[in-house]
Amino acid sequence: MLSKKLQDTINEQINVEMWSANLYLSMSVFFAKEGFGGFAAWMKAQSKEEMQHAYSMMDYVIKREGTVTIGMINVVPTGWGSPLEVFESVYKHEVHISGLIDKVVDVAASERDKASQDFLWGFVREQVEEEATAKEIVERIKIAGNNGIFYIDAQLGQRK
Ligand code: OFO
Repeated sequence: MLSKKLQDTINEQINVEMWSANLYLSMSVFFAKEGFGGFAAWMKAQSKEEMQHAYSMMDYVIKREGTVTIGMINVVPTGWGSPLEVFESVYKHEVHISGLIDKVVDVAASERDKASQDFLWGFVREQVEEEATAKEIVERIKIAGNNGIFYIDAQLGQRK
């Protein structure tokens, strides 16, 4: 069974994951309106992935006899500048999330909950991938410049 402290911490993280899903959805509609269909599709896929993280945490809390609380999701930004600025924001956001996940692991450790630490390490590893992916896209957009931006858009649109 989860401690109350860890349960509350995971619930906060569930809220953050849902906020992230909305952030990427907002970026997706922004790109769609700007004529970048590939970036829009990539962001929608990312949004779905964030919801999967939230679902996975919810399932875990329930499995450990805890209580899931679906709280209010704060409003997300709706406007950005260039594709480069958007993906720089994605990278920054993922670095921020990595820090938050680390703190959830710290709570699990302080509560001496081994199973939760094991569960949460999966998210720690995933953050490494998410940061690296965002960074790589930032670099590719920089290299592509204005002339190559639609090539990158088409490439990212292939994401399943
Ligand atoms: Fe949920 O992994 Fe990104 O934020």
